[in-house]
Amino acid sequence: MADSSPSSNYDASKLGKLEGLEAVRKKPGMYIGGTDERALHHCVSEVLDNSVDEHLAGHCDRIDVTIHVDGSISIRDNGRGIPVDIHPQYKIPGVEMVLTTLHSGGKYGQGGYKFSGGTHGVGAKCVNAVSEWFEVEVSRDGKVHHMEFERGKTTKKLDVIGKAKGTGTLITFKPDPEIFRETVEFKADRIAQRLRELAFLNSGLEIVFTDERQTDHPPENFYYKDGVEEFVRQLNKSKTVIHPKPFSIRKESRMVTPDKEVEIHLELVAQYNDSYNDQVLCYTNTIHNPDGGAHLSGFRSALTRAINQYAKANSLLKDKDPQITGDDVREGLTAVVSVKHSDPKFESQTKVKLISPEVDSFVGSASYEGLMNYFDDNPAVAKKIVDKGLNAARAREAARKAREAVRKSALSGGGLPGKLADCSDRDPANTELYIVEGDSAGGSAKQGRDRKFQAILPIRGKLINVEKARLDKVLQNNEIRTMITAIGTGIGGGEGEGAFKLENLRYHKVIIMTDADVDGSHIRTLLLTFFYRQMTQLIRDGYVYIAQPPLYSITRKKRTDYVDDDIQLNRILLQNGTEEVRLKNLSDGREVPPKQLEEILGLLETLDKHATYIRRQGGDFADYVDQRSADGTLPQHLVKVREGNAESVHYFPSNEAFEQFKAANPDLFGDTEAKEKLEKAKGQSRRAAHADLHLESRAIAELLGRLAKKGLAVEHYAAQDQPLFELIEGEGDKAMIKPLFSIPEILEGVKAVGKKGIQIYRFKGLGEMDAKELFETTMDPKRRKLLRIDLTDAVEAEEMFTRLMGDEVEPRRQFIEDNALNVRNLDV
Ligand code: 0RA
Repeated sequence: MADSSPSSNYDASKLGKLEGLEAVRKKPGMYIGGTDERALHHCVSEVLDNSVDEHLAGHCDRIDVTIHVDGSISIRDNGRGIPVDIHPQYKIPGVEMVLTTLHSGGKYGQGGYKFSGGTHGVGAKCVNAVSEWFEVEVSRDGKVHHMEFERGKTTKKLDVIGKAKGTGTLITFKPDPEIFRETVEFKADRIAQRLRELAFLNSGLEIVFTDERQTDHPPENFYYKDGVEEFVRQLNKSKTVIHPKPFSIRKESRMVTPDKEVEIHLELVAQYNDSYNDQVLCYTNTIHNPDGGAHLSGFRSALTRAINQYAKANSLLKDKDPQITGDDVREGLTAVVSVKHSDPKFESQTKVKLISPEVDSFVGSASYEGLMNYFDDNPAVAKKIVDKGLNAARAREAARKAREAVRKSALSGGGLPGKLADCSDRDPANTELYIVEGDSAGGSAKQGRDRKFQAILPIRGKLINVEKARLDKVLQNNEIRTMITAIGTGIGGGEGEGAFKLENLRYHKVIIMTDADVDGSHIRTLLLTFFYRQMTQLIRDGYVYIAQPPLYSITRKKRTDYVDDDIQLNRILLQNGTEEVRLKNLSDGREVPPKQLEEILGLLETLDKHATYIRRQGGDFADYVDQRSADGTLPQHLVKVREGNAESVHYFPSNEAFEQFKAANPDLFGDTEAKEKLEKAKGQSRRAAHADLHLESRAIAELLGRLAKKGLAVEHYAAQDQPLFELIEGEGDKAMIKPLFSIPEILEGVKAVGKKGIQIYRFKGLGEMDAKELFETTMDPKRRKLLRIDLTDAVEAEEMFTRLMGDEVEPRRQFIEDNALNVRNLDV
C-alpha cells in the first residue's frame, strides 16, 4: 500500500517483507504442525507461551485460561499488554502487526525478552490465521483496547472500549472447523496438564483454569510456591520413595561463549523411588525437550561420576562387584531438569533437543558439586542409592541373558508364534501388525483382514504388570514374548544380542486395537507403557498407532454408515432432518430457502449450547433474553440464590451492577463474618449464592443479531400463543405440517424428523462386529481412522499406568472408582 505523504515515503519492497496469513491457512502443517487434535491444542500453547514469556520477563504473575461453551477459549494475562502504538515503518498498530503479519524481524519480533519460549512473534498470528474468529483486548495506558479478526483478517480495527485498571492481554479465539476437520473440541484434561506443568516450572505464577462447558467442575487453580520440587514430589506421588526429601539445586551463571555472552539458570530436583524405571524430564525456557540434549547429558554423566566416586571413596564397592553404569544409577530415578537460557540452540524447529554446548558443562559441574555435597551430608541416603545401583548392575546381567534366550527361541523353533496370522508381503514398509484384544475380535480380524499386508496377533486380557517386574520377569510372560517376536526388533537399550534394533522391525505400522471400555483402555495403557519403556524408538519415530473403531452404526434406507462420536451423530441427524423439511415463516408466509435454513440451524445449535449452560445453572434462556436492555445488550452475570427451599435467579447487565449487588449482599458471597452478623441481627434464614456465572453476553448478542437478520426475532425465543412457523415434511397432499410456537422448537423439530427412519446402534465392543464390519470400519486403509502415538501420549499412558499398577493402594482404588465400570479383568 503506497503512502504519498513525503514524511513516510517508503517502498515496501525495501523493507522486511509484510506477508499475509494466507500462507498459514494453506500450509497449516508447516506453521502449527498439522490439523489434528494435537495441532488444535498446540494453538493454546502458542498463545500461552506469550503470556509465560511476560512472566519470565518479570511482568506477569497470573494467567487465566477459560474454555467457553461455544468452544472458544480465552487466555488472559496481567503482563504489560501487547503494544498498541503505531509501528513507525509499517504504519499499523503494534498489536495488529503482532497478530496479522508474518514479517521478518522488526520491532515486535523476538527481541526484548531475557528468556523466551522462542515462539514470540510467530505463535499468536498463526493461531489467528486458523481461527474462525479471534479477539484481543489489551489493557495498557489506562485504556482497554479491542480488535477482532476472522480467519486472520482484521474485521474490527483497533478501538478503545473502556478504562483499564491494570495492564494485560486477553485473547479469545475459536478454532476454524474448515482447518481442524477432525475436531475443534478442546480436551480439558490435556490443557489442565500443560497448565499444571507450566505452574510447576514457574514457581509463583498463578494459573486458573475454567471449563465452562462442565458446570460441575469448579475452576482449577495451579500455583506452586516450591515449583520444580513440588513437580518431582508429584511425579513420585504414587511410588515409594527411598529418601523423603528430594535432592535439589539452583544455580545461575553468566558465561561467555564464542559468539556472545549468555545467561543460564538451572533448577534441578531429583528423588529416587524403589521402582526399576527412570523418568527424567528436561525443559528449556519451560518448553519440554523430549529428546533431552545438553542439560540431560550434563546431569547424567555427573550422576554416574558422583555415585561411583562416592562409592569408591567410602569403600562401598568390592572387587568382585560389577561396574555401576549410567543405566544402573538411573533405575528408580525421578528428576526434572529445568534450564532457562537467554539464547538456547535446538537441534530442530520442534525444540525436542537442546544442543547449546555450554549447558552440558554448566549443568555437569553444578550437579556433580551439588550431589557430592548432598552425599556427604546424607550418608544413609547415599548408601541406599549406591546399593540400588549395584543391584541394578547385577540384574542387568540377568536380563541380558534372558533377552538372548528370547532372541534364540525366536530364531530356532520355527521363528514366528503360532497365534500370529502373518501377511504375505515381506516388505515392512507396506505391512501392518494389528494387536487385537480378545480371541473373538482376533478371529473377526483374521477373517476380515487383507492378508497381503495385514498381520493379526490376538492377545488375551491379562498381561503382566510391567511396572513392578524387572525386565527378566517381564520376558518370561508369554503374551509379551509373542509380541516381541512378531514385531522383530528386540527390546531394551544397549548393544548386546537381542537389544532393540529398528532395522529389524517387521511392520511399519504397529496398531493396537482394543475395546472402548475400561478393560480395553487398561490393555492399551499397558501396551503403550511397554513400548515406551522397551521400544522407545518405535514410539518416537511414529510406528505405533491406535485403531479407532466407530461408536455407532446408523442405518437408513438400507444404507449403513458408521459414526465416531456423539458430536458427529448429532450433526448427521440434523443434516438428515434438513434434507427432509422446509420451514415457513408465518409472519410473511414465505418458505425459508434451503441454504438459509442450514445457516439458521447452525446458529441455533451454537445458541443452544449457551442456553444449555444457563439452564444447567437453574436459569431460563427465554428469561435471560428478556432481560436485554433497549440497545440489545444482554446480562453479563447470573446469580442463583437459594434461601431455604426457595430459589431465585438474578441477572446483571454489567460488571458494575454485579459489584453493587455483591456489596449490598455480602452474606451471599462467602463472607462468613458478614453472614453471621446478619443472621444474628435479623434472625435471617441462611441463604447462599448457589451459582455465580459470567456469561458470554457479547457472543450471544451477536448470534441473536445474525438470527434476527434472517427473520428470527429475538422476542420469539419464548413460546408464543400463536404459531410463528410451520415445519413442512413431504409434498402436496401428503405433506405433514407441524406448527412451531418458539424459535428453539425449530431445532428440536428438525432433529426429530432427522431421527425418523433411522436405526441407531451403539457398539459395545469389537467382538460385536462381524469380520466384514470390522474391516470396513476399523481396518480398511481407505476408511479407517488411525491415531498415531507420540511420546506425550506415551508419557500420559505411563502416568496412568503408575497410578493403576504402582505400589500404593490409594491412587489405584481412586482410579478404579473414578472409572467405576467393569473391572473384571483388572490385574491389580
Ligand atoms: C510484543 C512486545 C511486548 C509485549 C508483547 C508483544 C506481548 C504479547 C503478548 C501476547 C499475550 N500476552 C502478551 N503480552 C505481551 C513488549 C511490550 C513492552 O515493551 O511494553
